[in-house]
Amino acid sequence: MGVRLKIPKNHVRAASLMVRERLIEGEEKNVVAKSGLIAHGRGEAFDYLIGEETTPAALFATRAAAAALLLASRPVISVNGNAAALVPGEMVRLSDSVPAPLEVNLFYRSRDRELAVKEALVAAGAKQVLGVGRAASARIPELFSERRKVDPRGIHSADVVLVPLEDGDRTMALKRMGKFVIAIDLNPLSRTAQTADITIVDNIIRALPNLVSAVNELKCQDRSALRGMLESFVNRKNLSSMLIHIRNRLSRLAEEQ
Ligand code: PTJ
Repeated sequence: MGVRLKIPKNHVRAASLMVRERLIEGEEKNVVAKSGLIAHGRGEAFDYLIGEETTPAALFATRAAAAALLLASRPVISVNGNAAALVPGEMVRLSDSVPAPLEVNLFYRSRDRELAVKEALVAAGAKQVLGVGRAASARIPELFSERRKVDPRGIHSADVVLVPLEDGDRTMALKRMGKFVIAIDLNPLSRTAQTADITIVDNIIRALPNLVSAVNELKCQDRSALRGMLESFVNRKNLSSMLIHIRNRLSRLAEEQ
């Protein structure tokens, strides 16, 4: 067990430090991969550039994602270590609200980690978790990482898949299988962000509660209204808005120096 950090509440970076502590704790429990800590650092850097807040473009993508999940015939929520450590309760709430099953899908897959991620979801209230052990018996073609192992009842037969903090290869492989992919990724330039049908460029910590609220709000809309929302969303345009947001913010900050 590593040294626990006592974070003073008035520390300027208290919220960010607490998130780090959750990930470190997750790593100690085998939920988070060591690489997940590195991935978080990359995410933090982009969040810093974005301004650590949800932009209008990110909110637009979140609402389009909610519409896609509600319109889907077989939506599935893919869960990795970082997501299970940071937003387990919101993952379960989203799964209940859509409804859409939760499936464990790990880049660094081991029996211990599968069970640890499942346990984190069950502790947060999940009644069923797909993709654990022999249940991940189907394969994503042309994908050679452990992420290729999927549940035939889940990702394998899904039409819409939500993939938080994903690697580019699987996003591309899912697209080749004809799936509609929704990604959550703070890096608007990552292969995942560029390949997905909808990319929510926001911190998963803010994006997931927003997505749950959007699903609950849009649930009562008729399908044609949801389809209209989806049709008005163009991922390339939204990613471009995010890059322009970063550029403008950096220009402003540079002028203030
Ligand atoms: O739990 P596992 O075994 O499935 O492994 C998970 C990681 C994250 C280690 C694995 O998927 C991985 O290596 O991912 P990458 O290729 O490093 O990509 C992670 C992406 O997520 C990067 O583009 C980061 O900017 C982004 N990211 C990191 N933290 C957050 C984030 N996006 C949204 N919210 C975050 N908190």
